[in-house]
Amino acid sequence: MYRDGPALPRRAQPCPAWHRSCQGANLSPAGAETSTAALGRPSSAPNTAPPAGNEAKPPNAPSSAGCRAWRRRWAAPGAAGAAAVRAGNPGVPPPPSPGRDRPHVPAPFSLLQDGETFTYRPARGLAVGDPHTAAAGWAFPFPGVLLLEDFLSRAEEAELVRAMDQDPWKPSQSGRRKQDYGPKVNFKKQKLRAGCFVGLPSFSQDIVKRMKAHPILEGFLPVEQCNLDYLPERGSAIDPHLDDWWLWGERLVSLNLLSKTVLSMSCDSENSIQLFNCKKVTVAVHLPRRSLVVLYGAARYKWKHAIHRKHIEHRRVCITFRELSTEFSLGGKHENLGKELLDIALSFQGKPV
Ligand SMILES: O=C(O)CCC(=O)C(=O)O
Repeated sequence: MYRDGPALPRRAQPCPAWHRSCQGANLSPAGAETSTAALGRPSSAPNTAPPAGNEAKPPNAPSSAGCRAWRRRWAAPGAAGAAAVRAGNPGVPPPPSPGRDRPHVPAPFSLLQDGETFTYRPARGLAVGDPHTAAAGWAFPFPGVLLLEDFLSRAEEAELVRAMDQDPWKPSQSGRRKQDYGPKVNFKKQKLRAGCFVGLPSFSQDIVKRMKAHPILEGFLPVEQCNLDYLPERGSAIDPHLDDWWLWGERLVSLNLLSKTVLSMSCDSENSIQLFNCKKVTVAVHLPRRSLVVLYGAARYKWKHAIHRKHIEHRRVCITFRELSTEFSLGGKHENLGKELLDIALSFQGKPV
């Protein structure tokens, strides 16, 4: 199970310069890197398989799956397991094997239940098993999340929400309300046109400028902004999903306003995560109020994200910015349309469509 994984999909293109996770380290906001030393040595097991069905990774997507850091599946044993590492265990305990005598290796695999929760620790770029669960003491690298706390001041947050509330909010699914600034898209038919899109709102101009100062967001050109409004009284939530990858590019950037929440990441493909003997693993990414989170790489393409109803305690407003996929970027099949949409978006003259 650990060493005989399926073959890797070929990498379609080189990773962009900002793609730090490809360079064998997980970037954390503090700049700390997850080293192999922190975890014990990495397994030499091959990478995870591409997810099945409509979760298949797009051939044109920047491929984290092809990157070295993601190729390796690591597990960090806790106190009990540390002894195994010191004793020369390669870091990932082997799968239980009835025919072999492994008295010193703890047997956590059968203990982990589907959906067992891990929590993302931004300072180390790890998903760490929650205490008092079967996952306690376990951890694995969780690349593709950048969390910037206090991205806005309280005054800026208040001003931003005030500006948003000047425009009408439209009822949306699952108790949410929304304001959309972007082109008219039919994802099913893969049809796209500017429609009545006249740009991102003027109040986003400074936010975009500020976010682009971060290396992970180098060259980020948002072509769409979607504001979502969550309220506990409406039972607001968003189901686990992967964002489209035909039109939208790798980096999804969200600002979390008015109250804290939890972004619940889940991976339910048997092939996508084989650290544990369970079909579904969830990782809670805690989003403080006024933080900015970027999902990219594996966290964008392999892990679904959701906001559960129980994690909306007060009104919450989220602003998500999306960039164009390679197909709509320079040198892509629809470069001209992409350029036209970007010119509109970045005029910052927008009203919700
Ligand atoms: O509210 C959030 O943080 C997530 C929003 C989201 O997943 C989406 O707009 O697709």
